[in-house]
Amino acid sequence: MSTIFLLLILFLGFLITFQIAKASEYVGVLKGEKKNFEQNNRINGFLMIAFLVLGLIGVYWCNELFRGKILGESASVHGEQIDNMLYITITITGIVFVITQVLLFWFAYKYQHSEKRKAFYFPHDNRLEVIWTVVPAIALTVLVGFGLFYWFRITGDAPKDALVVEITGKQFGWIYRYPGKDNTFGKKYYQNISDKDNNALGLIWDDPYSHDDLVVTSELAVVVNQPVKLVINSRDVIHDVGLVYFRQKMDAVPGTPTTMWFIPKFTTDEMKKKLGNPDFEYEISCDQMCGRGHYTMRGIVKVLSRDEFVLWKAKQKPNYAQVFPDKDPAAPAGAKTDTVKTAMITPATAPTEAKLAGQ
Ligand SMILES: [Cu+2]
Repeated sequence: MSTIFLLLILFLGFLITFQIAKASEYVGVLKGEKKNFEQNNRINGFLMIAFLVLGLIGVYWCNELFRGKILGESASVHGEQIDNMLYITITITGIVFVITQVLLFWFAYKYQHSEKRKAFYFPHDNRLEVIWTVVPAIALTVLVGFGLFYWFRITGDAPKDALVVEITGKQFGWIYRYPGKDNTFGKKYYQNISDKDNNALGLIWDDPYSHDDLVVTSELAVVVNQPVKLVINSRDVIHDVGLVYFRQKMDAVPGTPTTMWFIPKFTTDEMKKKLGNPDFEYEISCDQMCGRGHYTMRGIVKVLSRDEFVLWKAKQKPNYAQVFPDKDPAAPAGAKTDTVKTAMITPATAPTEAKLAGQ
C-alpha cells in the first residue's frame, strides 16, 4: 500500500513541476523572451552567491556543533598518530574545498551572461594542466603515503611483549580466547564448533595446548601500556572489529585470520575519571553490516592495570576444564559431579571423552 502512495506522490510531484514549467514558459512569452532571460540570469547569479554563503555558514555551523563530540581523545598510542593524520588531511582538503567553492560560485555570479561582454576563447594550456595535475598528485601521494605507513605499522609485527588475544566474530557476538600458561593457542577445527557442547571455537581437545586456553564472551580484557595483538577470525559471515577509542578497525573474515595491534594508554577507571562518566566503558562494535542482529554486537573492552589483569585471568576457567570438569586439576574433589551438569555436557561429547580416556 505504501508503495502505491509513494508512486502516486512521485507522479503528482512530476505533474506539478511540469505545470509550473509550462506556466513560467507562458509568462515568459507574455513578458517577452529577452527580458525574461535577463531577469532569470540575474536571479540565478544571485542564488549562486546565496548558495555559496549559506553553504559555507552551514559547513562552519556543523563543525561547531560537533566539535569535540565525535571521537574524543584517542586512548591508544597509534590513535594519536591517526588523529594527527586526519587533522592534516582535513586541513589540506578543507583549504582546497573553501578556495574551489568560492571560486566556482563567485565566477558563476561574476561572469554571468552579459550583452556587453564576449567570452574569451581559451581552449588549452599545457603549463596550467601540468600544474593542476602534478600539485594534487604530489599532495595525495604524501597523504596516502602517511596512511600506508600507519597501516603497515598497525598490521605489521607486534612487539615481542604483546598480549595476544584471539577474537572471533559470530552472529551475533564476540568470542575472545587467551592462551593459558603455555602461551600457545591450541589447535581448532571448524567442524568441532558447537555451542551446545560448550565449544564455541571448535577447539581440538586432543591438542594439549588447547587445555589451558581461556574462552571468554563477557569482555575483552587487556593491560594498560602493554601492546595488544588481536588475531581476528569469524565463525560465519564477515564482521569487523571496530575499536573507536583506540582508532582501530579490521575485518573479521571467515577462514582468513587478520591481525592488528595497539597500545592502550588509559585504564577504564582512568577514562571514567577523565570523562567524568562513571558508566564509561570502552566499546567494541561490529563495523560491518552482518545481519539482523548486527547492532547487538556491541561489546566491552576492559583496560586493566597489570595486577587487575592477573586477577581477572585467574578468575577465568579454561574451556577444557568447563567441558571436562573431571580432568580439571583446580576443581575440588566432590564438586565434580555438580560441575558436570553446569558444564552442559551432552551425550554428544561423551564419545570424545571416552576416546580421550581410552588413549
Ligand atoms: Cu558483525
